[in-house]
Amino acid sequence: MESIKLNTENLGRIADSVAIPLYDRSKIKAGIVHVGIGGFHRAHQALYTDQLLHKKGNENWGICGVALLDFDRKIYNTLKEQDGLYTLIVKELDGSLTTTVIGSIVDVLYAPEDPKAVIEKMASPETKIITLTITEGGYNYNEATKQFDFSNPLVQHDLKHPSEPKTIFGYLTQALKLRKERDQKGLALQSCDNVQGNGHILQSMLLSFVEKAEPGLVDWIKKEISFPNSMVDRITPATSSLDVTALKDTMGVDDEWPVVCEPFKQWVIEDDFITGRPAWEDVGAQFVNDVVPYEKMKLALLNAGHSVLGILGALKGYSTIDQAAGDINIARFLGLYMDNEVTPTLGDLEGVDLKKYKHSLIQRFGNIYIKDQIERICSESSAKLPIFLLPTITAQLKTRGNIDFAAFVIAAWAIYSLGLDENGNKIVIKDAISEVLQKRAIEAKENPKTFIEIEGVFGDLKNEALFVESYTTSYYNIKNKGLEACIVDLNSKILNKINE
Ligand code: CS2
Repeated sequence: MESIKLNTENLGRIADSVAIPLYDRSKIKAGIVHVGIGGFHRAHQALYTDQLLHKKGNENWGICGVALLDFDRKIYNTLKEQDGLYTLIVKELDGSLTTTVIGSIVDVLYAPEDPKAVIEKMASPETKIITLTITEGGYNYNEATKQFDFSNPLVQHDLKHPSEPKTIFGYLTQALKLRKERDQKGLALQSCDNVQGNGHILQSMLLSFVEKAEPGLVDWIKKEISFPNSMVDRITPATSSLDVTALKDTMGVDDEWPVVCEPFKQWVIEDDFITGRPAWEDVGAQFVNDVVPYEKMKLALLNAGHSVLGILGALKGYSTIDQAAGDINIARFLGLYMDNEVTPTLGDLEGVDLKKYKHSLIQRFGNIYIKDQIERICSESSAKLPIFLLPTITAQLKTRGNIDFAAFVIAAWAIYSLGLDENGNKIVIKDAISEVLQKRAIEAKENPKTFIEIEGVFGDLKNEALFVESYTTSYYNIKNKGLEACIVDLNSKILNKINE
């Protein structure tokens, strides 16, 4: 099949095979600046916004996408060349595909090339909301000190060279400073990352930075900027070259970087937008007064569930999440972990049917068409586990609840960090602190405790005797008996305990 390059000019010709934006994109103004235009943003917020732009009266709520890091050059170039357009391919549960060209990103900027343009855009009166997907690690929070990490060289750079920042904190500070100097209104800064209390964390990390960088701005920020918390959800694996080729061959659309995702999506947002917001509720988002319980549930069940499947699956030699979810012993392990270790920590979630939620997760993880990469899930575990899994351990320790499953996953992670699966095949570890992880993993062979002494990840968990004991026992068990036998043992141990 002959394929057509995706861009504004060719949209009409593509419309025969895929759905295209039916609104006049040239009339859309970017009231939202979004930082981090990766797959997740494009499968989630940009889609909700695209659907909203199809409804009258929303012309001021387009998105200007910002690529912040050097590493983001490819997505910037792609979107620039395609006039911000990209294809979203939803892989339905029955294997069929729903393919849509999304038009809500009406402008893109590449920060490393033109920092001033990004600062001006964020400061522009047209901008009412800045949204972020900068990953868990992007908030620069140190688990050991429970504070903003000023030792980060990029942060140091931003303090020394304020007009050419490299971190989100440097950019926001400069933009907000301009807004204040120009006597403009504030705006909402909305985190869309998997971080508990993501709005609160963004607020406290930003204020820590501003106190050092621009102390005169602190009070203005406190008055003029709102930080709505939000829970975001949609499983979005990395796009593979097969996805790109299939789109070309079957639909005739030549898109350098389409996005693939699952059918499920959820967005729960605190209604706290100081200078107005789009009516995202008209396209399925939920606005609530308190998003904390939803976040807790999602991070501790879905995201931690992913990490459990990812780490155990990787050690076992699987490469996709559905393979791990399809392994009967691992699946049982995950179910028992959710029921016995996570659920008791969640308290009463008003209006949420937890049983149903957990059941739907098992289905979503098992979707064989998504082929979510275990490598993606395990990447940056050092930033993810302190958010997804460790709070469950801390909460369970307080009530002397069971922690053996969570501790087992940490032991498996220590062994995983040696970089080999149980069949002796290499595991590629993608993590900002991969060298530290590997060094500690080697030391852990002699003394398992050294791994959980990485304070930036585990904080003071190393002082919790029950955790240390459970982790150490699991570490030696996995080494001696292999993963599968240990999983089977642990599963039956807890089942016996429940049946006692
Ligand atoms: C995943 C998330 O990165 C991860 O470890 O758990 O990306 C997950 O797929 C999304 O949060 C789903 O909403």
